Amino acid sequence: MANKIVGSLDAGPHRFAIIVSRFSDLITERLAAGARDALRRHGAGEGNITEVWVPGAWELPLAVETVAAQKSCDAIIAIGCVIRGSTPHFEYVAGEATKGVAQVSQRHGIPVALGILTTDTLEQAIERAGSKAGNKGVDAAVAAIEMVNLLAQLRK
Ligand code: INI
Repeated sequence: MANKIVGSLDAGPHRFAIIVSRFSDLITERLAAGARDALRRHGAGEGNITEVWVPGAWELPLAVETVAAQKSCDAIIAIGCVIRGSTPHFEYVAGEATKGVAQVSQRHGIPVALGILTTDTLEQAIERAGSKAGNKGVDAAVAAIEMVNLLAQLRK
């Protein structure tokens, strides 16, 4: 039978950084709260969760890069909200933010979970920040936990 390798959802002793964009903090506060709550529920110690705030999604890649380079955490959760309807330069902000954090993940070999909402409307963002479409901050935190455990196994 095939050898199946899957990361567990035990946050254990791992260290996490939640890096949050303040722009649209009506939404990002909820996403960050969801991420914090998910980490705690999966067993992360309070002292192993660091939260860093940046002005907007554009600034996320640099902060994620700086935290990753310090090697002071095992996984990062990037949180932001870019809404097309009110952002003429939506494509640039959303594109650079998402591409930038993905590049950091690959460059440093550290999981960077994508909790950046890119939506057409504020209503769609609200739906994904703790209402009818769940909370994408929770989903990102759970993905970070799974990936950190998966990588630990793959690197054994
Ligand atoms: N930043 C966001 O995170 N979301 C947005 O929707 C947004 N809009 O609408 O412009 C936004 N802009 C700010 C940007 O991220 C930078 O903080 C700013 O340009 C300063 O560098």
